[in-house]
This record gives sequence, structure tokens and C-alpha cells, in this order.
Amino acid sequence: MGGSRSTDGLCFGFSLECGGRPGLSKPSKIVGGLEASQGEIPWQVSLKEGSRHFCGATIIGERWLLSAAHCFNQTKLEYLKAYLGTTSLTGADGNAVKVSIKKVMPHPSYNPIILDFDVAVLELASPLHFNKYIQPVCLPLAVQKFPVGKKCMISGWGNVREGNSDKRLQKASVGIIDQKTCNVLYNFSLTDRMICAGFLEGRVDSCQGDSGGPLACEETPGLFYLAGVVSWGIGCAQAKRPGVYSRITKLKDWILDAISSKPNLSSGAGTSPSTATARTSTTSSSPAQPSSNEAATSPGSQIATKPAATPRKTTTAAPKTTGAARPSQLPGNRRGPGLGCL
Ligand code: 4AZ
Repeated sequence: MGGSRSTDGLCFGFSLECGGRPGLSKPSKIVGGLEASQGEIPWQVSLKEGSRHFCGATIIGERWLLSAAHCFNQTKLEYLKAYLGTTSLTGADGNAVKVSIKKVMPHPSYNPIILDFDVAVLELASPLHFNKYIQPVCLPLAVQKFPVGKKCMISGWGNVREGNSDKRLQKASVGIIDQKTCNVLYNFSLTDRMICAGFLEGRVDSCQGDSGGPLACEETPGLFYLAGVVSWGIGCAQAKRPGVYSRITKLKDWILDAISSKPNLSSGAGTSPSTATARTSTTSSSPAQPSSNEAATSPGSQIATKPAATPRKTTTAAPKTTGAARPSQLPGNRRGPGLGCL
């Protein structure tokens, strides 16, 4: 609970906040979860097409959201809106902020067949004002490790059991699953850009409608980092079918490039994207293998065409990492003097 900050070595002279929950008074769908309280997951976003929620997303900066690429197969920008600052899909708590999306940037290596590189950066039409209920999560260092068994939080307005959704934001704690074990469970269809979380016995999981939303891990008390983005799985909460998430440590360099590819022309003083930080270290990730089959449930933004979430042949695109361990990034609240980072 409580907020926190992280300061980054890249942002000389600044400190940007991310990953905290200043509006959470008490620490506190997803299958097998609980209702989230106001401010408990201040980076959670609902993406709607018209009035229909179709996917989750996560706030990573004042003008930037991160979601799953598979959410946007057929979405029309003009009907797309992001809702933030609320736990109610209907806006019942009066805190909801609605923002238009200016641009959707799916990862250039996104593979809709096997859901590799399943991330998209969304540029907001206007910058967010962070408050108790609207905060960015921290991006992890490229080398940050989320160890097997670590408990992290998933959240969303998706189905609370296969086929049934809820209007109130749900959250659940899931454990990080060993990459090789998960790869076996999914017939070797995982790539390095994927990370599994859940329980081998099932029961708690993300589900349809949660796609694009966060898998956030508390790295130090009160400080949350984005380990994954809800991507796919076979069914929901089934034994030996954990949720599969896009692995942010492996996608982070592209994410940073995407948000820094152009200066902010539309607002502000021409600074670059605000950035936050991370400081944890260690190595992460595991091998990934292509191949395989199995009938899978796919990810699914309702809107978009559901990618055949089935693992199939793999064409594993080469990881497109650029530099190395950059510290994480983007939050938005600048605390210090200075301009943007990067
Ligand atoms: C989906 O269809 C979906 N159990 C999301 C997450 C999972 C399965 C399906 C993981 O959006």
C-alpha cells in the first residue's frame, strides 16, 4: 500500500514516480479473484469501443498505455476510448476519466498466430493528470528477474469464470511459473517474450476480457513493476493451463523506443516522454521454443478478431532487443526539475 517512487539513473536530475498506490487506504475478473478497492490498481485501464469493454491496458506514462497487440485486430481508432481512475466499468464511482487514443502501435514483430511479441503501445490524445486513482506502473529493468513462485497481481474486468464477466474490477494474486515447466504444459509453444503465471492446480487466472491488462509485481513494499501483459492461455483457471503473459523485460527496449520515437508535439514543452525507473537487477527469462499444437483458447479482445490463440508452429521472431539493461521507465509524475528522460 502506500505510494512510493523510484528514481532513475537515466533521468539525471529528475525523479519520476511510478508503481505506487497513493489512493489506497487499505491494502487490500479474473477467475478466483476479489474486488479491487478504489486506488488499489491505479494503473489499470479499460479499453472500450463505444460502450463495450474489450480489453485492459496499463498506464506507463502521462501519455502512454501498454496493452496487448491482439486487442487491436479490428479496432477503429475513432471509437476507441480509455477509461482510467475507476474500478467500475459503468463509471459508478464518479472517478472515471475518459481519454481518446491518438495512436496504436503494435509491436512490429507481433505474430498473431502464436501471439509472440503481443504488446502494443497506445498514445493518448491528451496527457493524464496523475492523482490518487491514476498512476503509472513502473517498467522493469531489462535484466530484472521475477522469480518462480513470486506472487504478482493480475487485474481486469474480464470473465470471472469462463463466459461470465463482471462490472467491478477484479484482482488476484498469481505465482510466477517456471518457463520450462510452462513450455511443456503448452507443448513447447512459448517464446522468450512470454511468461506464465498462475497455479498448476488452476482456479485463479486471467480470462477473456482481461487481455492487455497488467501482471504487476511488488518489488519493494509499495512499488509495483509490470512483469507481464495478459496475453493468452487455454481456457481460464484450468489445471495445468496457466495464464501466459507478454514478458515485459524482453519487450521493454521496443516500448521505450516507441514512446520516445517522437517528441511530444501536441502538448507540453517538447519534452520527451516522462520516464520513471527501476532499480532491481538480475537476469531474467528463459528459453523459448517454438512449435506445437493444441487447441487453445485464445486471447481475446472481444472486439478484435481473436487470434487463434493456439500454439502452433513457431516462427520465433528474433528478440528485438536493443541495448541492454535500461532502467525502467516512465512514470509520469515529475518530482524534480528537469525534462524528460531517455
Ligand atoms: C482471452 O481470451 C484470454 N487464462 C485471456 C487470458 C487467458 C485466456 C484467454 C488466460 O482474452
